[in-house]
Amino acid sequence: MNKFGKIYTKLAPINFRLQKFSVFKNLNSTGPQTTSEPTFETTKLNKMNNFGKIYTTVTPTNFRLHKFSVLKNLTGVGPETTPEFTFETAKTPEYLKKFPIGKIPGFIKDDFKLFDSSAILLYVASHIPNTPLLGKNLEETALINQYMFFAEAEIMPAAFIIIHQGRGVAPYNKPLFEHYEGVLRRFLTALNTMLADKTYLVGDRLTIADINLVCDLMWIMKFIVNPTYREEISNVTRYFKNMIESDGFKEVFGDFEYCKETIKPEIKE
Ligand SMILES: N[C@@H](CCC(=O)N[C@@H](CS)C(=O)NCC(=O)O)C(=O)O
Repeated sequence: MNKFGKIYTKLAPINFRLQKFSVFKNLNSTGPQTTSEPTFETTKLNKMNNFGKIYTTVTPTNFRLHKFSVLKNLTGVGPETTPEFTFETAKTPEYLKKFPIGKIPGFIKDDFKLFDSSAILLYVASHIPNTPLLGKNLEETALINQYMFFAEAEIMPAAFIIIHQGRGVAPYNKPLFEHYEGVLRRFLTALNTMLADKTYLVGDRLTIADINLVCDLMWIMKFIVNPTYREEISNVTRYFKNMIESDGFKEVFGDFEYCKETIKPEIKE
């Protein structure tokens, strides 16, 4: 079904009628075959539609994979996925040989291997010609990195100590749990201040810092940030809501279920 019929028109980036079919194909993986000599940019982009391959589970809750689904929805460019991949696959000698850390996602393009979803996102986005997603000057790029590191090095570790203990994936330790609830609150409150008068993290348009952060916030908004907490960090709540309801994100986040009650570990006496 990948190619459905043939469409006769000029392959040009400004051919908005053809773009209807490109968008349709990006969303549904099916569309008509195109004709005539493509322009340079079009050839480059078409070739890049599948840029490398990302190894991870393909599930509606895999927020790290969502970073790439959003990127693909917005730009048409993204890695091929691995629907057959399971958590067990990540423990196989074949996977560990490629990625000794054994974490997912892993990414391969030709002989080049890369792990960590934010590093992969940066790398894939860097291959999109003239993309505004990487910022318009060195300062914007530096700010994008700042927000990506803030999310990965500060917010996510604190959030996942809470989520893992709350879901019974890690042993419950009350003082540690409460300590990291406080740490996360401090970071989300800071983020709330940073977002006070902003629609986007950097500049006046969407960048990969937003794609990265919004996807990272998914489990936090699902498991930790209850209705009162959402009011306390109302700028973060507004930002997250705006984003997940916008084009490119809404196809991935769907009808998002916000946290009703903060996750609590089941304590067995
Ligand atoms: N910072 C990494 C974190 C990756 C990560 O922790 N992935 C989880 C997926 S839920 C994993 O591999 N867990 C299995 C493990 O820790 O062994 C990224 O963004 O890619």
